[in-house]
Parts: sequence; structure tokens; C-alpha cells
Amino acid sequence: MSISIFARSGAVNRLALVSRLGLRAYSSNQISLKDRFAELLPQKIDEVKRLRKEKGSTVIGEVVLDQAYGGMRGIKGLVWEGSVLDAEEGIRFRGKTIPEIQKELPKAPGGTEPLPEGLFWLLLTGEVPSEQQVRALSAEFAAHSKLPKYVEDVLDNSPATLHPMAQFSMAVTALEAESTFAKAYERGVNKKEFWLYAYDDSINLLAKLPTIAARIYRNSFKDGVVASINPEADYASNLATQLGFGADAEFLELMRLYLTIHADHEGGNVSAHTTKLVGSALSSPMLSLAAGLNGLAGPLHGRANQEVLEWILELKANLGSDVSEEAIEKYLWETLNAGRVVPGYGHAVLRKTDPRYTAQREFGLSHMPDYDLFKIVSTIYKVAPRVLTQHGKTKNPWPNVDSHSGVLLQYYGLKEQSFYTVLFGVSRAFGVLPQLIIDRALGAPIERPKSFSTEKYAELVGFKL
Ligand code: CMX
Repeated sequence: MSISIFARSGAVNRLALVSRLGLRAYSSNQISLKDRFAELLPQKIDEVKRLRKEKGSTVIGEVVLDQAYGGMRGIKGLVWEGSVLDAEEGIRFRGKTIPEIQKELPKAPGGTEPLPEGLFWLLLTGEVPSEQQVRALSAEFAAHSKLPKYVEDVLDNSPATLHPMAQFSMAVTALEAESTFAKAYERGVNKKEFWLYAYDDSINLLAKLPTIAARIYRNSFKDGVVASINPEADYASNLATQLGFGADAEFLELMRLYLTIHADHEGGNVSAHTTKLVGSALSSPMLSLAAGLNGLAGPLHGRANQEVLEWILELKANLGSDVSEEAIEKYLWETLNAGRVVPGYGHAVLRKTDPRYTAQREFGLSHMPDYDLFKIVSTIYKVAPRVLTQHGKTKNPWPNVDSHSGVLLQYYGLKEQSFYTVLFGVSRAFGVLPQLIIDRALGAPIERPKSFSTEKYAELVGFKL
């Protein structure tokens, strides 16, 4: 017996039904994600309630003036359940490192890389799903992949010159008309039930992102024809097929890895925090995710994957056949002396090589060790940390996630780098939507940190301007 996630008329009563039926009746292998989350929720609500009651007034950190002017680095003020980033070690998803999730999360039949559907389950519940549960999620995403005609029209009417991220954000915004959350709010549902609709919207959104991404890609760079979804296939493989690369088994594996490792990176990064912030005003998951995608489109954030590729192609064009360490070092200095950043290097929190970079490098080492662009990326990795350290500005001279991704896509023929941030965005949705559901389930309030003018800060610290 299973409770259909998309039985919308029954959504309101699902919690009551779940508790009436007694979830123990389901085998843990069969229970759906929504029902499992519903089962875990009372304990989570209780834990947060007890924590706040007992320790709510405990000091958890101090803030100095420079942090207010310095992009709020290190200020503790956000709750994010799915992942925590350690400056030295990198990301852990619900306590698990990237190599651990590569090992533990279910794979496609015959595949070696984890499926992003499994990460979604892990981020929402803290539990590793069974293969059966992941297959059910894949089928559910495939079943809801079709775009409404008006969203197709929004994309088909966009000029091919409009940046793919702007098209992506418009299409996600337009999906607002599908939001069960917005409709439920209008009907005046009890706020305890908000998460049920946030969940349905999240599944519906994730289901449609590959078709949106593929339509943008095929319209802007190819013949405008988007292949159909295979209802039996996993999410990443459907995305690859719709983009036009479904026949390449290695590319499918890359997409599985790519969508998994780009999903979540704590709550303070621009795309995650923006999604959470906008959601806190009870804007729908559609509008919240679109806002996050607009942040991801910035060159210091997700668009760095496009910038990296452009910079590497520029480097190659300038250096010709001499891509020695010496020539690359000189080129790095030219970039820095021109007042530009070296894209793909540095990070607001990390202080070591990003394990997401390492995972992609390992993929490259096993699938394309002799590819010229892969070799250039490897040489940059040898030289850039030293140059950036000598330059003396960045706090982190090591590569981040965006440093590698573009070259892997180039190898398989996905050459249009202005599209790359869209792929990052599809993945990022898997990381930010679980927290949006959790926030609504825990009744997270509207966000409203304090701001001051410079005059007021000066007064606060006893300084005469
Ligand atoms: N090249 C040159 N200079 C760099 C640099 C880089 N890769 N990274 C940082 N710096 C400079 C900063 O611009 C800053 O200079 P100013 O003092 O003149 O303003 C100085 O070093 C200190 O910066 P920081 O504290 O080390 O880094 P921030 O936390 O301010 O910024 C980031 C972090 C990622 C925006 C920055 O390292 C950067 O611009 N990197 C290149 C762009 C990039 O790869 N972004 C992708 C990040 C991952 C993602 O979100 O997808």
C-alpha cells in the first residue's frame, strides 16, 4: 500500500492518514519520502523545541564590525540541516563526506556514481534510501516532467541571445501558476500543513527542471527539439537524453556525479541563502528557487563555471602550444595584474582544495587523462595556488568546484559554456528545496537581521567619523 504524493485533494489529510494507518505497517523499503519525512517530523519539532527552551539564550558567537562590512563571513545566524562545511575538510552531507556518499548512495544499474535522487532523500531525512525508494523517486520525477504549454512558450519566445540563466529563472518563476503552496495559502490552510504543499511543489519543480534546462539548451544552441523522458530511467540520465547526450554512458555517469556534488554547500552561500530567505516570506518554492537561481547566475558564484571555461579557452588561444608551467604562471600573473580574479580559485569558507574539485579530477583521471584541456586544468592546479599565495590577497589559493566542471563537459561535446550554470542550478535545487520543506515544517519565521548605517555603527563602537 502506498500513499500517492500527488493525490493533491488528499494532501491535507495525509498526515492524519499516515498516523491513523500507522507507518509501521509499511516496510521501511517501501515507504515514500513524504511519508518518511512525516514520520520523522514530530521528533524533529520536539528536539528543536527542547533545544530552544533549554539553551535559547546561550551565546553562540560574537560579531565584530568588520564582519558587517565583510559580507557577514562567519556570523552564525542560519539553520541548515542538510550539510555543514568545514574550512579544511570541505562539505559533509548529513555527516557524510563526498567519497562516503559516492560509496553509500544508490547507483543506476551498472553505474558507479551516486544518483541525485538519493542525495535528495538523504538531505531531507538524514537517512540513506534503499534502491527501491530511489527508483520510486526517479519514476515520480519522470512522471511529472511535462511542462505546461505556457512555460514552453516563455522559453520558445526568448531570444537565443538571452543568457540561459535568465531563461531558466523566468521559466521557474512562470511555474508559479502550478504552485499548490500558493493556492493552499490563498485557501487559508493551517500553517502546520504548509510543508505538505512545499513538498509537492518541490517534487513538481525538480521533475520539470531537466525539461526546462534541455529546452533552453536545444532552443539556444541546437534545433529546438527536446527528446522525451524515459519513465524508467533515472533523473540524470533523462537530463542527458533531453540535452542530446543520452547515448554516451560516460556522460550519464558524469551527470549523476555532477548533479550530486553541486547540490548543497551549507546555507550561507548566495543561492541557498536567497532561496531560504525568500521562502521565509512564504513565497512559493517556485518563486524562492527562482530567486536563488538569480543569485547563482552571478560570476562570483555559480557562473564561475562559465568564466573558468572562457578563461581557459582564452589561455589556450594566447599560449598556443606552450602550455608549460612557466607559460601558465605568466598568464596567471597577467590575469591578476589586470585586476581580474582567477575564476575557479578561492572560496568564502574553504581553505583547502574543494573535495568537489577532487571528485571531478578523479573522474577526469579515469575517463580522459590525455585530453588537452584536462591536462591544462591539472597544470593550473600545480601552479595557481603558489601564484595566488604570492599575490597575497585571497585567503584561499585552492581550486573550488567550478574550476573543473566545464572541461569535463567540453570533453563530452557539451561545448556551450554559457549553459553551464543552468546545470549547476538544476543540481542546486536538490540541495535548497529540502531545507525549504524543513523550514515550512518547523514553522521558520520570516528572516529579518538587523542593519545599521555607517554613522550608527560608528556610534555603536564609539568612533567619531
Ligand atoms: N583571484 C584573484 N583574487 C582573488 C581570488 C581569486 N581567485 N579570490 C579572492 N581574491 C581576492 C578578492 O577579490 C579579495 O580582493 P579585495 O580585497 O581586493 O576585494 C581578496 O582576495 C580577499 O578575498 P577572500 O576573502 O579570499 O575571498 P571572498 O570570500 O571575498 O570571495 C570568492 C570568495 C569565491 C568570491 C573569491 O575567491 C573569488 O572571487 N573567486 C573567483 C570566482 C569563483 O571561482 N567563484 C566561485 C566560488 C564557488 C561557487 O560559489 O560556485
